[in-house]
Amino acid sequence: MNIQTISTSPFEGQILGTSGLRKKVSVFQQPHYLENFVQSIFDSLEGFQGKTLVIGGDGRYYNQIAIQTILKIAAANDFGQVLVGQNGLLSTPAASVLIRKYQAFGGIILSASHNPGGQDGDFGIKYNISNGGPAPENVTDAIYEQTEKISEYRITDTVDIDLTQLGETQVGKMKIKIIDPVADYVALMEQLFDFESMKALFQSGFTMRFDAMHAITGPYATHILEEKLGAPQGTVMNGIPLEDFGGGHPDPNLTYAHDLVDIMYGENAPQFGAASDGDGDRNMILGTSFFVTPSDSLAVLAANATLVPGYQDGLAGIARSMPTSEAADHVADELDIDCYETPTGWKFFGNLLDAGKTTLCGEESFGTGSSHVREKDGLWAVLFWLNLLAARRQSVETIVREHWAKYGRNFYSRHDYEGVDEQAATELMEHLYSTFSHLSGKQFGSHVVEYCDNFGYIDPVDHSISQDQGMRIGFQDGSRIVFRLSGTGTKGATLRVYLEFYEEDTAKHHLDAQTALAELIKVADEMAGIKKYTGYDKPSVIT
Ligand code: G16
Repeated sequence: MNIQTISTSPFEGQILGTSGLRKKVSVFQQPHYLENFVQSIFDSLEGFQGKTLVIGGDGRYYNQIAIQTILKIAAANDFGQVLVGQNGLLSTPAASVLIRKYQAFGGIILSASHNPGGQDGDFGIKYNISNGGPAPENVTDAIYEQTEKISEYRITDTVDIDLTQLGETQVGKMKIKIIDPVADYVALMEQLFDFESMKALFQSGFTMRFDAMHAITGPYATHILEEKLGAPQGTVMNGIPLEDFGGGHPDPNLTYAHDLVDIMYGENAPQFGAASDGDGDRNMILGTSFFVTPSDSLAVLAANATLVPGYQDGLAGIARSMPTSEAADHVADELDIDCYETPTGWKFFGNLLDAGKTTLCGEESFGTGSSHVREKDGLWAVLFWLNLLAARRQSVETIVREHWAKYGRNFYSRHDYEGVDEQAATELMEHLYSTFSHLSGKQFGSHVVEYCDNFGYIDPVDHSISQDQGMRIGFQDGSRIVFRLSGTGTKGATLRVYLEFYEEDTAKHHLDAQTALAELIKVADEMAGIKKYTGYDKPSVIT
């Protein structure tokens, strides 16, 4: 095996966003682009020689090609062993399981998550550290700095590795193990959940649909739901992972998971519906003609956690990202445990989980997870719900309505304005910020402003500081509007407007969220000039 040292020069903009480096496939296809980034990851790390690296991806276009390149660079950089999912596949949470279980030094996950795939779609690469979670900001900053000064990378000139066969092979001194992408993940789920009671639920005629959206969770969900739990064949739909996700947008929300939504809101709808995204870390939960917001889902799981074997001793705490609704806070109050508010990005939960301060974490962006891994975990959330349904034998809707009756309802919605001109989006945020000094105490409709700030976070464990995490406006009645620019888009800017209104009165809980939030929606536009700056007269996606 020959190791070649190739001269290169930096590419602009290899900056890691909310979750890794995401770009169009054509950007990654430029000669040296991927190589530069991977070598920059390794150059920014210390002490990995001889250690284990986990590699896998969501199966999107370019996944296999990228893995071959990464294997060759890893061998040239003296990793001792690489664990690769068969056919290059690993869901993000499964990669986290493997890193933890086999005490790997870290992992590289190839995915642009819920962004569309295919030759004209998006590709992405994330680095996870030894706790199994996304690299924190000090690591991602160091990688970015390295990309700006890289002058060479090292690569072996070996032939491509056959990723289709389980087993071991060797490149120079580095061992490559092709492993079953599903087995270790399933073993962990069996420890956490009551598979017997879920099996009995299906035996009683319970009906469910899981939409894998032609993305990575297909094999995982088919194995667990249909083979292990005995759900009828066809329970998992769109279960074969495809390089372009069948032309779809693998984002489990009411807009993009329309195949499932049509079924769940149609005639003879199943009792439970769920979907996951490109790389398997997101989840959407539906009952019969009933949508559970991710914020409510986190709150319901927290309130019912002791019904599930893996959480029967209770929760250490709950953590949610700042724009996620405060529904979980009410549960934390009741349970007398801490509720942490972090910036958007799963990486901010890692320290809290490692320090044992929180057990459950959740985000409004269809992300829910727990201390079992250091990523959000789509299928885990679905199994958690299924375990609750098996334990309570009530409908999804009844469980959620009973929850609102006890804790009050946090009406919640996110309005996205995608592909906005970047300068206009920045100007909107600057304009909003410039009004903050005279907003306090001002009345908008029936809402009086209590506070407004640009959210900053001091990590309670390592005391690192993250500034500029979104504009928050809180009202005296407990309502909130949050404005943020997404960190995961690849075209222009995406403005996210998060709206929340707290209602204690059970008689009003039946209202549709957009109706209950109508006044706040107007206030948001009045405050930020959304129409004026973006040129949009309505959001491109409402969740
Ligand atoms: C990523 C992050 C999440 C974040 C989401 C949306 O999810 O892991 O923590 O909430 O992006 O981020 P933004 O609002 O900046 O677009 P995923 O599923 O894309 O990896």
